[in-house]
Order: sequence, then C-alpha cells, then structure tokens
Amino acid sequence: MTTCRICATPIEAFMTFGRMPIANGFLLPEQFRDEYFFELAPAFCPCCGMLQIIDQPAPEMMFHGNYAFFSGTSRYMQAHFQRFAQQVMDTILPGRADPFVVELGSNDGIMLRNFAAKGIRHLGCEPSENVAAAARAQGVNTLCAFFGKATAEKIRAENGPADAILAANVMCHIPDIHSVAEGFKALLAPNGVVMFEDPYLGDMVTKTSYDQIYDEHVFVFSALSVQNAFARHGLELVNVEAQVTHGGSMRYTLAPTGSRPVSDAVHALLAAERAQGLDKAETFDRFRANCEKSKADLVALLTRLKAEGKRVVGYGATSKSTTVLNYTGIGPDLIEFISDTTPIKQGKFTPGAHIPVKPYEDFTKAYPDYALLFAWNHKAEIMEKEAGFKAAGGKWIHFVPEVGISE
Ligand code: DWN
Repeated sequence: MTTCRICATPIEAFMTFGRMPIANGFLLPEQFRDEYFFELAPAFCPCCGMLQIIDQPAPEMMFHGNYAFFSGTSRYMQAHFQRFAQQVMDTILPGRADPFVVELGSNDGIMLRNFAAKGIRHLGCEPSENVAAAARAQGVNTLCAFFGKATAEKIRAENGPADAILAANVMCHIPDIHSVAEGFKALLAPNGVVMFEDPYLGDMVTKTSYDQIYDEHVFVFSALSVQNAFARHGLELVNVEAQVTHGGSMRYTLAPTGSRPVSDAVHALLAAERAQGLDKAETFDRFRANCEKSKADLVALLTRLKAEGKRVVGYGATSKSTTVLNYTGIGPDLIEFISDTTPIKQGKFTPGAHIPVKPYEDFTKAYPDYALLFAWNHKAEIMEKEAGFKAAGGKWIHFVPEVGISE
C-alpha cells in the first residue's frame, strides 16, 4: 500500500498518465532501446491535502551532469528573479549585519547573481553539476549537492545561519520534505524566513494544466498542503503571493512558528482553496475527466490537420511536453519537430515520443502552418517575438486551458 509522503495516510492514484520516461531525458536514437519508463500516477491525500505522484524515479536519474533545463533561457524569467531578489533585499535583509542568503536548486544562478552583484553573502545548493558550473562561471557561489539536514548543518557550520532561504520551482521536486524542513530549521536564523514558489495546484485544476505533473514534480502544492507539511516541523505559513510564472505559481513564506504575524492573504487563500474544493478528493475526479477530454481534443485536432496536409511543429521542448506527448500518444507522425533554444536539447529526440528537437532557426527559416505551444507558460514572451510567424499566416495551437487554435 502507498502512503502519503507528508502524513503517512494511505493514498491511491486518482488517475494514471501511463508509462512515462524521464521528462528531461532528451536522447539519441542509439539510446532508444534502453530508455527508462515508470508509471506516472497522481494521488491526493484526503488527510493533509497534498497532491503527489505515487512513484518517482531516483533523483540521480533526473538531476545529473547533463541536466537539460537552464533557467536563464527566458528573458521574462530573468526579470522575475531580479524582482524576487529585490523583494528579499528590501523586506528581509535590511538591518541585518552581513546577511547570508541560501538558495536551493539555484540552477544557473539566475536568482543569486542579483545578490552576488550587490556583494551580499550567498550560497546556491544545486545538485546538477553542469548548471552549477554555469552559475559559478557568473560569480555565483554554488555547492553541488542535494539539500537536506546534513547539507544544511554543513552550510551553517561553514557560513553561520541564513537570514533567507529561497527556492523557486524546487521544493515541488523534493520527495523528502521532512528532511528539507529539518534542514531549514538547522540553517535558519531565529528571525529568518524561507521563501519558495512553485506551480500552484489551484491554477492546475482551473486550467486543466495536467502537464505540470511529471517525474520531477513529485508534489503540486496548495497553501493548505504547505501549511500542513511544515507546521509539523515548527514552521508557519506567514504569507502567500500569487505569481504569473509557470502558468500560475504561488510564493510561500515560512517562518519559525510564532515569530511573525500570519498575513490576511494566507487566511483569504485558505478560504478560497476550501471553496474551490482543493481539500476534497472529488475535485480530482473532475480534473481527471477534464484531462481525458483535453487528450481526446488534442489528438482529434492534430489528426484532422494531418489529414488536411498541414505542417505542424512544436514550440518549446519543455519538461511538461513529455507528459502531454506520452499521455496522448502524439509522436513524429503528427508533429514534424519541436523547436527549442536550449543547445543541449537540440539534435536529440523527445523522451518517449521521439520527436526530433531542432534549433529555433529551423522554425523561422520555413514557418509551418501551425505551431503547438508547449511552452505556454512563456506565452507573453513568445508572442512578443513571434509576430513574423503570425504575419506569415502561421497559427498557434494551444491546449491550456482548453484545446484550440489562436489566430
Ligand atoms: O520546475 C521546472 C521548471 C521551472 O522548469 C523544472 N522541473 C524543469 C523546467 O520545466 P519546463 O521544461 O517545463 O520549463 P519551461 O520554462 O516551460 O521550458 C521552456 C522551454 O522552452 C525551454 O526548453 C526553453 C524553450 N524556449 C524556447 O525554445 N523559446 C523558451 C522560450 C521562452 C522561448 O522563447
């Protein structure tokens, strides 16, 4: 029997997306034969409200020296993390002598470089060596390690307590939240805070953005589940701030229980989540039905376009697209290639579906009739730069919040 990773209550999957490969496991033809698959099945814990996947591949299979996702590929995300860092500098660090900031999963240093530029003591803790090296090359102090209690104690012994511990799109990747929470307690200064943001369950349910569920995302958080997960470790949810990034995210602030007032925003969001049914299993039965409809609609649309002789390519070989492609069974027969600006993905094939990934220039040099926007969370940035595609008569296919074609 499977039990909840947070509260050990027995849980069951409410649906399965079927056999899934490693979401960022872009590969070459000679690797197809040995490709790894696991069953991707989400479950909701009726006791603590945590949405989680039943099985997750070992961390070393997902995060390693060839990790394919570099945060700095989006200009909008660079600006977002500059604002996040500035918020910490303006609201948390003032009045502290020689403050120290730690970031979990600091990737290529997209956030910490803002602290480095101001001469603020900082340390990134990043398990994938290649992205950690990219951060160091930009002057961002980076330790190549998974974060947990032992790592936190080592960091504290060498640097002293942290005034702010940050994480963006990282906490939802870590199955052992309890070890991370103990790490926070070991490392945090008594008046320090933890601030982290991740894709938000409320948005995922509203938009049927089932592609947020893949191997790396072991959890999809709500305020209810975050509050429950950390309260047992003496950490209180004291603030929440909605973010537009990654298709709808939430920034959570935790502090040692009783050390800071709980904001009105926390009370309001908890009430809104209960009203939305994020504390009820039935909500996820409806979500499953919406996923099935989205799948059928997307397959029908692409099949029709193929029958009409149209060229369709994908835009953005996201991790999320691995769930979409493998759940729907869409392959190279329906999508000619996926264009992506990340060099490490180019010339390879998408996990499981084996659609070629080509450089961005392949998209612009011969525009297709239709582009399926896998990187839908970057829509504003992409639309800004793709006026030429539209002017050439190209059309966008979207699948969030529902399947359709935009002129
Ligand atoms: O949590 C995670 C999020 C933050 O990042 C990770 N588990 C992995 C990753 O997820 P993702 O791959 O779904 O993230 P993105 O940011 O949606 O990926 C965008 C992809 O699209 C990248 O491969 C870069 C590419 N891209 C592009 O080709 N042209 C992106 C933009 C903005 C563009 O203009």
